[in-house]
Amino acid sequence: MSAEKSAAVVSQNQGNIAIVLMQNPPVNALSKAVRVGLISEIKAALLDPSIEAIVISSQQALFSGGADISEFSGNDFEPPLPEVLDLIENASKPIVAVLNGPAFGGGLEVALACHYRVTFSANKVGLPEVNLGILPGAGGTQRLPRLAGVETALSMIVSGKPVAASSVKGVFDVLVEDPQELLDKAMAFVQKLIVNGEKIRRTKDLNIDPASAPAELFAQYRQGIAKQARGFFSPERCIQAVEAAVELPLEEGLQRESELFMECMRSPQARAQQHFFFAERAAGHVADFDKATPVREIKKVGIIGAGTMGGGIAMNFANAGIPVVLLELKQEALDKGLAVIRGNYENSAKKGKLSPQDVEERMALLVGATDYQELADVDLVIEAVFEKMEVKKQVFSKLDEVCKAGAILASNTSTLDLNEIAACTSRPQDVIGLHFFSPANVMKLLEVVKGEKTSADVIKTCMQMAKKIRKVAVLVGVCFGFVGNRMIEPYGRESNRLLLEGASPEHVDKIIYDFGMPMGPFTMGDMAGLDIGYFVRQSRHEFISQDPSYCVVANRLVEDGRVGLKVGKGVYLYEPGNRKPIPDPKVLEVAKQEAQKLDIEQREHSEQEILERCIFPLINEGARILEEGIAAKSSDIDVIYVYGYGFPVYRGGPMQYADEIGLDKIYDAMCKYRDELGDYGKMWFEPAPLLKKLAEQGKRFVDYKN
Ligand code: T1G
Repeated sequence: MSAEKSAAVVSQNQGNIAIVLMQNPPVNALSKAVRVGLISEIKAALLDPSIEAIVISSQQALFSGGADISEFSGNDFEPPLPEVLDLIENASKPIVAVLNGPAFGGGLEVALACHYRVTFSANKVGLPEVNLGILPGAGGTQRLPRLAGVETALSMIVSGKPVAASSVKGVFDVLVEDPQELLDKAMAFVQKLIVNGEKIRRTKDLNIDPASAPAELFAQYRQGIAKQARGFFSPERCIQAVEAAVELPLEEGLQRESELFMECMRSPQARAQQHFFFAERAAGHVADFDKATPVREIKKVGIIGAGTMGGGIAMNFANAGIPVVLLELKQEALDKGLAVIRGNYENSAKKGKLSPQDVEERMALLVGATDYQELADVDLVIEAVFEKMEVKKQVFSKLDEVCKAGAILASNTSTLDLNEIAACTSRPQDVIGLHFFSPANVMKLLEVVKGEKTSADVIKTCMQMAKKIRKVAVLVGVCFGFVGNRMIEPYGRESNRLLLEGASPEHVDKIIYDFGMPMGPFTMGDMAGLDIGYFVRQSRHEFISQDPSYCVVANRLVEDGRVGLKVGKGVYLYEPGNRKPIPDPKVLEVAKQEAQKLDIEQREHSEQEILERCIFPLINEGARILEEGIAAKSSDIDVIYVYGYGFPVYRGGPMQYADEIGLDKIYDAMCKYRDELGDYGKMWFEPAPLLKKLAEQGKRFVDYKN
């Protein structure tokens, strides 16, 4: 369908049918111009005596990605979307939504307010508002249950997940198999409505049979989502809105929906999740390259090391259909690594996530090798060998000999100096860090570490490659621990210091769990292995030696062989085959002994002190990282923490959380602990200069551009 380029909504008549088309790239967000345009084009069609029916469709690939989220932080909501939908629903002529592409949020709500809906079976539709900390606020919670039934509506609204149009029974009047036939079949359907003089079917006139939605349905649903909805504000309100659809006529139901929508919209969680929506996308916008920067083609990848990390990394590429050469120097280690990968795929197949054929196709993409020469033609090689600089240097010297010109040489190092690694090759411009998070085939975060000499096209290639392997890439600079692990260091230090000062591991873990982290620091340490932190501390002796109390209890436990879950004892004890942490009074005894040795008086701690001492130094380190330019913007740090460490998305990430509290409060608390915790406080609680500056200026991290 052709139409002029400027307006956000255009219309063209085909005989007695007006076709109203939204054209607001890139996603047909229902911005103000679209809402105004829809009203004016629909009113014109209603007044045109030659028009007997109206079609609403799109000039974009998407039907509509929903309300314009960037407008939420503003205050001009006129005309409100519900007003547009009232015009549609109460129109005197039949209005048919023709979904030529996905319809999400308000986009689907436009369709639900129409009298009829046509699309193709495989099309995707959804109400993802819950991911933004809100709920469908333009009738979705009232109309979808009337069309699709309460259970389907509950699931779509509370999960926020897109579904195939064919799976949403009762919503679409025509589902064509071939998208190419959509328009013709839609127009034939509309003509039939006209010829048959069909009475207009308004969604609002449809009732919900209360028997289809007994009270226990909602109770069961609440119970079913309790775990994944833990701490979130809007899922419960989504359920209440659907309950209103069952209990109230449409007008009152819409009023109730509007009240619940505003309750959510005003919450810090909505601000946090909407911040995060843009933060995740902004992570891909980097100043290190532009549209003109070329990209290298990645047709074949080499992975060095078939252990947990190497195997997980290899799976990411096989999952994306990219052939992998997996190198181990010993055949036995290689066989073991490939067997673990096969086992992972077969587990997925058992859960129905993969077909047996998928398993074989992916395994066929993974070719084992024990000779570096097999890497001669790869376009990208990622080493995931032991975290020791000497070992990394040997590997990169070898890669420099073997790999073809233009191959990208990447290290999966989590802490070592990438510049030092690059310096042992003749091509530092081709060297980059690709820091995957364990388990590498599951965790979405990828820290892309740019060295001093890494070239722009290598950076751009890796940032784009990340999307292909379904990772969220964040570009970071070189320092110890880059961004994620550098910030988790003070978090771990403080939790250990609190233990020394008399707090119990389970009390600290509960406070941090209730804050929204997936688990507390001690449970996390036991799961990862206390020996990992122990070796990292050994490699940073100069940094730690100033503080004799630094993780002394954890050190004692590791030296006593208590390295965590994998041996059945760490900070906690574990029954064989059971991950449930069991407090062990002996650990408190060790803490007491070490405290006495260090002349530290043990005491009670408030929940606020425990939370602030674990989270604020992490934020303070983030401020230093921003100041040093290791992260380009605070929202990048938020993306790293939500995707890499499970920081609750309803708090938006650590830097958004700080902005929400107010940097002055963070600054004051840092000064308080600096001044109240004696020498220890002076060592570790000095506020970062940037935190001080922004706090004094009343600004936020999100305002800072270095
Ligand atoms: N509003 C504003 N900008 C949006 C947007 C939206 N709804 N959706 C996408 N963008 C921007 C995005 O920031 C990016 O910008 C560009 O478009 C491409 O996005 C009343 C109140 C639709 C599946 O939650 O899920 O309706 O980075 O990279 O991969 O009940 O965008 O290029 O500058 O994601 O092809 C409900 C959100 C809104 C859907 C397309 N709707 N969007 O994915 O492109 S609330 C949503 C998405 C609502 C009503 C309520 C995805 C997409 P930039 P992209 P994509």
